[in-house]
Amino acid sequence: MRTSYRSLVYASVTLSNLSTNMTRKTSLIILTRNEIAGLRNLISSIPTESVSECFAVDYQSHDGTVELFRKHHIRVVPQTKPGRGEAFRIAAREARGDYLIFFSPDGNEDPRDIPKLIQYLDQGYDMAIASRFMKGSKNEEDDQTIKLRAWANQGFTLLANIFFRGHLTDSINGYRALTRNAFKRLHVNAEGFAIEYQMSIRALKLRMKIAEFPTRESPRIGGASTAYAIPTGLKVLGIFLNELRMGNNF
Ligand SMILES: Nc1nc2c(ncn2[C@@H]2O[C@H](COP(=O)(O)OP(=O)(O)OP(=O)(O)O)[C@@H](O)[C@H]2O)c(=O)[nH]1
Ligand SMILES: [Mg+2]
Repeated sequence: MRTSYRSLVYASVTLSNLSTNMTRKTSLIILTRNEIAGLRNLISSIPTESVSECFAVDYQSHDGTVELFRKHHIRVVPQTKPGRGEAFRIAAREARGDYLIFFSPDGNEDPRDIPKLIQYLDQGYDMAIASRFMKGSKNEEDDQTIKLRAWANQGFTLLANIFFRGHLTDSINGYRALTRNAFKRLHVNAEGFAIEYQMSIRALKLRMKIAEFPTRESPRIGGASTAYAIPTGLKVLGIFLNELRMGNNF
């Protein structure tokens, strides 16, 4: 009797998860700024058929990126002010889904991680991050002796964990997904490459449920990065100090 009651509860929990998952809508957002080489390589691996909608937010690409999206029937939302911060906010305004999944096709990110990001949100997490710095991960600098970018990233994550009580391994990676509701609650206003760090810190402040899983970062396929080390580092540091100062008033 007791066992069957338990299995009934289990069945109803499973069913309610299932019905939530079946009704939730997923928006896959591709972020680009002159990313033709990577995009050409990856476009057919992006699982557009397993999401509710897929669109690109593009900052003034002039290398054929936009034309390639159109050829593959992927809607392009043009961005007039530069920076990933701006791109994330445009994406959230445009998206119709309950989940926002951000993917950058420069070669660093493996499209096979997209279903994993969705899975964590299905399990009730507010945000899921593909981590380059946990057991089973690989980051671009793993084979180098001097790992300046990795150390800087890990240093900023350590600061976030100490000051905002977290257990994150990669607070900066842009390869992530979050619920639309979580995104709204974060009120992120950071510019450029500091946006992800601000999202992570604010999610910690609000005690959101954050999942991380190991990812394997590959080298950039072509083109050029616009994340220049020193200005990006300074911007991220500025965000840390600002978040420290403002507490939960955002
Ligand atoms: N929509 C949009 N996308 C951007 C913008 N700036 C960069 N991106 C895209 O964001 C992704 C990451 O940019 P990168 O310059 O490679 O930055 P990163 O991956 O942090 O830096 P690396 O480690 O050097 O590769 C790429 O897909 C870019 O095309 C922007 O202003 N708007
Ligand atoms: Mg990159």
